[in-house]
Amino acid sequence: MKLGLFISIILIAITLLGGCAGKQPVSPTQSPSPAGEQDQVIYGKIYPGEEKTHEVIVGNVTGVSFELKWMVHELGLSLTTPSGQPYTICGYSGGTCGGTESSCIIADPEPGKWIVHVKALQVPQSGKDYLLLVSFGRYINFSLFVYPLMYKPGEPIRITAGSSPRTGGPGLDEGTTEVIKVVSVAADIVTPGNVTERLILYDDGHRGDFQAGDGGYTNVFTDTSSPGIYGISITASGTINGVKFQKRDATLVLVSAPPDLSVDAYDIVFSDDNPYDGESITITATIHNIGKGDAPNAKIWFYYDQRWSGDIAIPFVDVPAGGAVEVKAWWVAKAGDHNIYVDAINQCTIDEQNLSNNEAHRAIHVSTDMEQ
Ligand SMILES: [Ca+2]
Ligand SMILES: [Ca+2]
Repeated sequence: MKLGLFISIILIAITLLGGCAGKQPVSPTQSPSPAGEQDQVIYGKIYPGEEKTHEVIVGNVTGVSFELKWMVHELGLSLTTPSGQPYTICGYSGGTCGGTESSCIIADPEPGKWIVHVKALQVPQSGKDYLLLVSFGRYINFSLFVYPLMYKPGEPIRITAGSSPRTGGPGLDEGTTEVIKVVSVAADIVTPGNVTERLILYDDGHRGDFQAGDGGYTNVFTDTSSPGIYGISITASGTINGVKFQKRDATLVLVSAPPDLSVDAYDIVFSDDNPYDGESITITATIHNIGKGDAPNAKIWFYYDQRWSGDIAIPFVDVPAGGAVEVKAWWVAKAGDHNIYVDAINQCTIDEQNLSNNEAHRAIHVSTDMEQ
């Protein structure tokens, strides 16, 4: 290698590492990073009331991020540093179904053994699958894309990974053009039966890849006959502006048969069938799931006469496949003749096919004081 070229590669490497003094730049010929510097994907399952811990060795790196991902319900993430201090400065991004990700990003972390605490904040009896993605070093602009995150059994899952073109941003000086050369991208899929299947992703316009040579690597996973949570992770390697990188990214997807929520007029019961104006009554609705798939975090909308203006309560409940759940709402009765509606809305799994049985109502007469 010519000395001039060698020096410029070293200079780019130093720039990408943020010019951090005392750290050796990674040259394109260097072997993969040792443990404590290589991204990790850890899968786990947690039950109500539990706290799980994972030990992660952090090497002499410029940064580390711990990302906890799950689907529906609530998990909590916190850390203990190698010197035993609690670390709780973690971000949270909630999805439409009650939160999907929490992450702690630490610059210049203390080297040593970090302890990751995963807490079951709101978890069903059947437990909750999660994944913990640990990424070391500088930000790497190469990510996994899987959309949607919910599938029917047998439906193929298109797995794509790539980078978005950019100049400037994390790990890159403003005005610097990023040249990513990918050597390989492999996806590992962990099935609900805990079998890991490997799929190589390609940028060749085949196997679900929309366009050859555009930097987006794709393949299609078809072995989705078993319902449950699938963990999908990628391992990508290559160079960014001549500097070698290896990066992992991961997500969870749900494969489920559709639920079929149903409620009938006789499923709606009032604590008092003839209340007086201003009396607080309890409305109990039994929500059935006559489908083959669970309905986690289903939205049960109680209202009288008119949605929105007559809202009573909107609780969320898990309705397991083949099961039924009693849901209660409290209403301060208003004088006159009313209809009490209950609408069961499936929102955190694949769409149900029969929506004609999701809403029911029952009439109620509320007496004025004069009538009492
Ligand atoms: Ca492509
Ligand atoms: Ca239904």
